[in-house]
Amino acid sequence: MKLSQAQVNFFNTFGYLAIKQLFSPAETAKIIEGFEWSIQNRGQGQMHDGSKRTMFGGPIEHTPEMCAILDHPDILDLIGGVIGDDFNYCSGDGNYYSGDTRWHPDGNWGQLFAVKVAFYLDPVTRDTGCLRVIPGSQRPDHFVRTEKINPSQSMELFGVPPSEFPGNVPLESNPGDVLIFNHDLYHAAYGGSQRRRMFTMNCTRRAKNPEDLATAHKYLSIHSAGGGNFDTGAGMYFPTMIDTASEKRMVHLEQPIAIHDELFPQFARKR
Ligand SMILES: O=C(O)CCC(=O)C(=O)O
Repeated sequence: MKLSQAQVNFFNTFGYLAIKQLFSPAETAKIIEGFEWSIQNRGQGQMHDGSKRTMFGGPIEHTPEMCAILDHPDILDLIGGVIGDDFNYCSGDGNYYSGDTRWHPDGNWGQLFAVKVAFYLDPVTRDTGCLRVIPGSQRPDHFVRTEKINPSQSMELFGVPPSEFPGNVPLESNPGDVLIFNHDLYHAAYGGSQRRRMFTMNCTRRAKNPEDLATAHKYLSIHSAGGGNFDTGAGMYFPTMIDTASEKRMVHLEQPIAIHDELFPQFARKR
C-alpha cells in the first residue's frame, strides 16, 4: 500500500494521516491479543484500576507476533512513505489511558524528524477519547507556536473548552485503523474511558549527516530506555525484538542500537 502523492502532501501540510483498516480483522484480533498479553504480563496492567494511566515501554517488543508489526508491508510503506524506507524504529508506549490527555506536541524539532504511529484498540469517537489534532501545528510558523498559545488553556484565554479549540480535528477510529503524525503536531484526547487501550511506535528519519546525527543523539538521550534509566536487558530494545529480527528488520534497528549503546554503555546489549 504505497502512499499516494496526495497522502504524502496531506501529511507534509497538515502533519498527520489516518489510514482506515490498514489491518484485516484477523490481524487486528491478533494485535489486540498480543497487546493484552504484553500489558498484563510486562506492563502491570493487572494493577490498573482506572485512577491513572498505566503505561509500559516497547509494546511491540515483548512477543514475536507483536514484533512482526515492524515487518508488516503496509506499516513499512506507511512509515517509509513519510520519513524514508530506511527509517529508525525507536520504541513506543503501550497504555491503558484514563480520562483526558491535554494538548501537547511530543517534540519541538522544528522539522520532520520523528513520527508517532498510533493504534487505538477500541472504537473511539470525538466524545469518547479519540485522538484530536490541530492541523498544521507542527510548523514552526503556526500561530500556537509563534504566539506561544497553550490550547489547553483555551477556556481561560478564549472562553471555549480545550476540546473545542478552533480548528481541531477529531480522528475517530476503529480497531485496525492506524494514525501517524509528526511529533511536533499538537494533539490531545477528551472524554475517554478509564481503560482506553492504545499503543504507539515512535520512528525517526535515519541520520545521514552530522546535523541529523546530533539530532538523533539528542532524541535518543531522552526518548529511549536508557534515557529513562531503564534496563531492558538488551539495550535499546527488549530482547525479543532483536532475537526475532530478520536482516530486513535490522535496517530499522541498527542505528538506534549503535547510538543507544554509545550513550548508555551501562545498559548496552551484551553480544
Ligand atoms: O490518546 C491519547 O490520550 C493521546 C495520546 C498521546 O498524547 C500520545 O501518544 O502522545
